[in-house]
Amino acid sequence: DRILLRRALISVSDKEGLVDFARALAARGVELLSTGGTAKTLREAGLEVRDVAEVTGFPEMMDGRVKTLHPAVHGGLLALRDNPEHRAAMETHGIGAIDLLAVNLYPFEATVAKGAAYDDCIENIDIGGPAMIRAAAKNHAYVTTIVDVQDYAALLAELDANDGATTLPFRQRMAQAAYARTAAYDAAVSSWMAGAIGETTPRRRAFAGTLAQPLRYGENPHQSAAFYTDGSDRAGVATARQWQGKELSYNNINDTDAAFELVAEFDPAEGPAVTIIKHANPCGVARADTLESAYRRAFDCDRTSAFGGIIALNRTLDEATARAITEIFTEVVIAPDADDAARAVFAAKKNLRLLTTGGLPDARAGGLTFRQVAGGFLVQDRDNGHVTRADLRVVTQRQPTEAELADLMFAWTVAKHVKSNAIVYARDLATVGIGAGQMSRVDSTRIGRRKSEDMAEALGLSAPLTEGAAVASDAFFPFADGIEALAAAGARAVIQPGGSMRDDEVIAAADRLGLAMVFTGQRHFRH
Ligand code: 93A
Repeated sequence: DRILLRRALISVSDKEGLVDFARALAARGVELLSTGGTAKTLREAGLEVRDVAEVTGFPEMMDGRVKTLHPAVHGGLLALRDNPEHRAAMETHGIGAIDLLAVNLYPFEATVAKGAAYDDCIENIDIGGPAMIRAAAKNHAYVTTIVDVQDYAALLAELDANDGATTLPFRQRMAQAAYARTAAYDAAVSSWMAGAIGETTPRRRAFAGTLAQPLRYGENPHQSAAFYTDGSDRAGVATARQWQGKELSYNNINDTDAAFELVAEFDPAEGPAVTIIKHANPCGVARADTLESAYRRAFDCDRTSAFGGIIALNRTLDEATARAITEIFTEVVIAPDADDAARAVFAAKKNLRLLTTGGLPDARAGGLTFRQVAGGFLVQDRDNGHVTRADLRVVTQRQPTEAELADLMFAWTVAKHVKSNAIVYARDLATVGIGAGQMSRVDSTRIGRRKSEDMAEALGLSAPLTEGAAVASDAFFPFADGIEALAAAGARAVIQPGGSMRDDEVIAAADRLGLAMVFTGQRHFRH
């Protein structure tokens, strides 16, 4: 299974490591073939190289769109060396075997990432490169395919260990990696186009990411993990600039994303908003006149849980807010921007990570979300559902007051970002009790209430802030017991989708207990 390496075709956009690699091959007696730019670089370094154009008998043409797409190249990559018919075809047509293909592709992903125009992105779709990679990888019985600059050294080591030959296991490993590369490349092209034309139908989408960062470990230390980007330019943890602090962990990235996606629901033009996240659930969310006050009010929802939390802001981090945040230990702060004074405050806290994104993601934007199940994965549109006051239907005798309506809308927005069953108590545009992720809705109502009671005690308040609160439920109440539990906590107004078989009983309970209740007609499960 050893194949002696005699002839190599090198065609690379990224010229990093190229000259040393080619020189090492030449030193081992390998003949070099190259495309225009690659050949030029090699000649300038004093290496002897043959142009692919000479092999094909055609000049590179059409702005380089057609360089290697020729039987003299593809025959040399695909021919089965031991097959008499293939050998005869090679002889008849003067096709020489190519034993090594080293290619890296037009930088499509980087072109998209720098925000290039449509036509520029199109021009950076490599056709000849993937065609050669796929051909060489298919014929790995004879051909070695290198698609990653990092594998140059591995190939040279392989040659040294095998008297200038490669072994089948090595060629198989490189072939497998080659198909991973072309699959990811085409997925990047397709995903970019889907964004460009607004295609969201899952069956028309391809899924692959580009490795952005290997992570030290996953959700737990015994799990390996990595962070992939999907080629979209959505502002967030994937595109953020990190100013200080150690590398983000898997859980940090997950929680930072949850924090930022929630805060992005609050239009900065309508005032500052702050979210604090623990274990992917909010433990405090508030809007206020100043960012600092929004932070303090969010913090007062659940001070215990906020310790070591992750904070997102919908506006530029200022000095006063930075000082307030540094009063306790926080893992990560993410914001559209941070001013110099705020950065100076954070600079004294070496372990606090600060991320800035340059903007907020569009909460209404489309896109897909994924969930792994045994044997497959589930794909759906991201939950960009949104209700306005005009969508609300008052179902109780009592109408909510203006202040209650504002709190109901606020609580509803937060509930969308809380794991189901989600119950969110809010007062004056701040959460005052959150019940998350329970198997029964009534348990979530009790947990939110208990959290609020604990905080009232800690803050020395005469009554928990759930007294007089507006409450959101991410899905309908199946029975009246949930409403009764909310009334017992002192809640005055409720927002929920409606649609239960027992809506009549639930509405009757609200009327009996003097609550105002509105239906949204839209559910926000988040499991
Ligand atoms: O435009 S292409 O799709 N047409 C081709 O026939 C072709 N052959 C190789 N691009 C093609 N390539 C790509 O050119 C390679 O994948 C590589 O990225 C690049 C190297 O070009 P140069 O050697 O001129 O820098």
